[in-house]
Amino acid sequence: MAATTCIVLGIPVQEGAGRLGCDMGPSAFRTAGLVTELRNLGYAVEDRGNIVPAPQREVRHPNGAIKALPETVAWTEAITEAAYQASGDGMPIFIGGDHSLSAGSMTGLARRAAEEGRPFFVLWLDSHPDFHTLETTTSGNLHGVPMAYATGLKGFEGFFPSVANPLNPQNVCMIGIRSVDPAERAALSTVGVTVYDMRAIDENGVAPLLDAFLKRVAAADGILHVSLDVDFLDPGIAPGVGTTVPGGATFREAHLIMEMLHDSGLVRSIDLVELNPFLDERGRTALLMVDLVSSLMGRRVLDRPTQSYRHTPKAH
Ligand code: 4U7
Ligand code: MN
Ligand code: MN
Ligand code: MN
Repeated sequence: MAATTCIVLGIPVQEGAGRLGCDMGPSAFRTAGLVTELRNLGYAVEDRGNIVPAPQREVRHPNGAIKALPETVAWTEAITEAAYQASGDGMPIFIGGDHSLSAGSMTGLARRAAEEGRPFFVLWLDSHPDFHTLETTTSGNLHGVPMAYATGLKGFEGFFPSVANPLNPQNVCMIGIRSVDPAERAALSTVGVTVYDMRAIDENGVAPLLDAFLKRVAAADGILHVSLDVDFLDPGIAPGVGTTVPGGATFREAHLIMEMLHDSGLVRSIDLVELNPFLDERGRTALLMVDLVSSLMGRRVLDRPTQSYRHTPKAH
């Protein structure tokens, strides 16, 4: 099958989350058989092990609520560089680690897309938009800021590394949203992010929502990154996460999204974030996440005709 090489990057960052334990995430993904599963699907897999943060420097912000700013900045620097490198070698799969890691993965991948002259798109599967700036966060947990940072919202300059290739908010589609803080709601509505909350899923089903977005990505000849936060899933099937929110995606909704993503042929990289093995029950959340990755990477129950999103690029 595929000539694609999957590049697994362990990112044991936990300082961005409100509780400890995400540092064990990369081990749990490996124990749950991520690499074997990918090889069984026919991929070459290069596990680059766990990356380490850049050296820390002193950095302070007037918002006294913020926690672990120097640590998160140091992680972001290292992750950005690793993401940029890996995306030149294959399909990066970032195994976290809390969601602050996406500040680095998205900016590194956006740089790669810009060099290829193609627009960068992100599918954000999460119960939260993670759209706080350093000024607006009240919890101070920096896993709540990566999307605001990557889209170039104001207020990160001088603290975080500057964002050379900001992600266009109109190229972001969020699905599964059900916990939004007031400052996030205000920011989201001004910048044009596509946000599908649980009500949109209930009223339409996931398929037409995702289908519309995939068609946009294909029409633009875009590069698609998928960021999957464990708390996108309903806590009843995915208890191994620090920030559970009731009323999440079901097993079938999540698998359907993964299957459609595979059919699209558009996905170039994946974040698997917020798994907290300390809160898991006998590895079931880790196993479910690996199961979802299998669907995203092409496991199928039956052969069936699939919707083709592949785009024949216009002659430039
Ligand atoms: B996650 C929160 F207040 N918005 O800022 C905050 F609800 O990566 C949650 O999506 C952030 O899990 C959740 O702390 C970050 C809270
Ligand atoms: Mn998140
Ligand atoms: Mn979340
Ligand atoms: Mn979380």
